[in-house]
Amino acid sequence: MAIVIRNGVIANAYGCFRADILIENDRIAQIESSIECANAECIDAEGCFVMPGFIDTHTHFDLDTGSAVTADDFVTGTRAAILGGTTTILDFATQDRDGTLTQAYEKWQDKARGSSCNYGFHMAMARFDESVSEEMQKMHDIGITSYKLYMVYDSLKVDDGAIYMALKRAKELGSIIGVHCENYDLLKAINTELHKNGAGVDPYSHALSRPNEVEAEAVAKLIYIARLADAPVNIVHLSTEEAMLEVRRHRACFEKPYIYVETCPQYLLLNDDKYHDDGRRYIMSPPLRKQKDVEALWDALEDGNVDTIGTDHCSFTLAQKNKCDYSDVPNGIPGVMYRPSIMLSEGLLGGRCSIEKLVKLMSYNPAKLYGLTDRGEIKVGAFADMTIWSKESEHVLTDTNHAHNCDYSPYAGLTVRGTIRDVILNGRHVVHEGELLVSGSGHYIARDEYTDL
Ligand code: DUC
Ligand code: ZN
Ligand code: ZN
Repeated sequence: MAIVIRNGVIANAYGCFRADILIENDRIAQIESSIECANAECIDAEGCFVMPGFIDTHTHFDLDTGSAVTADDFVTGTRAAILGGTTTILDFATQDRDGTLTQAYEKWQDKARGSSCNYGFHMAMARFDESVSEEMQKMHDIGITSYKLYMVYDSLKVDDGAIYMALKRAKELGSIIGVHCENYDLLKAINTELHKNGAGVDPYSHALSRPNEVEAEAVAKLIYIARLADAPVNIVHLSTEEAMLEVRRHRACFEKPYIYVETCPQYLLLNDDKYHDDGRRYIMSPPLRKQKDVEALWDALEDGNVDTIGTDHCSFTLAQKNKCDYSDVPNGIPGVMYRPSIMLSEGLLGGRCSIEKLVKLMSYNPAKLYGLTDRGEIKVGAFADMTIWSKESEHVLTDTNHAHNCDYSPYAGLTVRGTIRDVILNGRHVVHEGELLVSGSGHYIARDEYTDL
């Protein structure tokens, strides 16, 4: 059945206007000042913003870190995502060091069956050699046009030469690489120091073990590697003022290669004071930072130096996190359900940024950067993935009022103004007032090549 969304304000990355929307099959068929509802389901969006479905380009569902398996798999993770207004997630299919990219792809396709929002995969590569280079062509052909490389974690870390070679190869294929930037040797040395001192096992020591310099040095190095390779690169989950300064320095002198920046809601809303109060809940990498870093990220967001906001959703239960030594606590926090509502509440209603900017960072830019053609904007012919948000109500987040498969919330106590009221996915009305009307209707999206922003 066709759907008509009436009386709402359409918010795209490039402007807002009041109009009705006709959806037929899985596409937007018409946008006009007034559309009749005859023979169609009518959704009244009076007083609401109608936005392109949000795209979370950074999730880890059903990930086995070697010592723990994430609490959310694709069934629970995508359910939380769609209830929170995210219509597409890009998860990290992760290659085993001695495995192939194809094996990782097949494994992730299996995991993702039954998803309630659309999904695609970045390929996280644990090595780069001739065979991997060849397989990247195959990845391109099956719709994987983005990769992640890690500078940390024993089972994933690659060296600078591999990053350089992989960046060049990705560029040849119209693909883009995101890099987890931290200097592993430094953080290991500091970790050893902290443990020698005996006192250094509390959660706050997690932040001490990964100081700002550990990220900033790695970001500076990555920028030089990208320049040598003459290839664009994405710095994922950037968290510090110092790393942002490195990006600003590059951007002030060079147009290309493009150095893109992703940050996450946790680095915009929380600071390292959290490590003093049941701090294991907040153990993630990079760690939470000082308030001055939080402010620097908001400034960067305002002046156009942040390109996307992803969650780095990687959830563990309190039992999994319950370790005496910070270095044994699995890294990551839940967040996929919260991102749209908390960014709209804190960013738009908090007076820190416009609705257009939020749509740009959470939908339009992710769609462009990651080859999600005909998504990320509301226009005739685009896929009908849409999120309707009302600013009328407010609620306080608790450890339990969410759909993550996880027994706590890193944002417990936060008042969220506004609510995700309805979600349209592939032309179907799948969420209404917190209720999932249709589950399991997400599908795999084979992506096109990367496009510059
Ligand atoms: N850090 C990562 O690099 N990955 C998942 C979770 C985290 O905190
Ligand atoms: Zn990472
Ligand atoms: Zn991550």
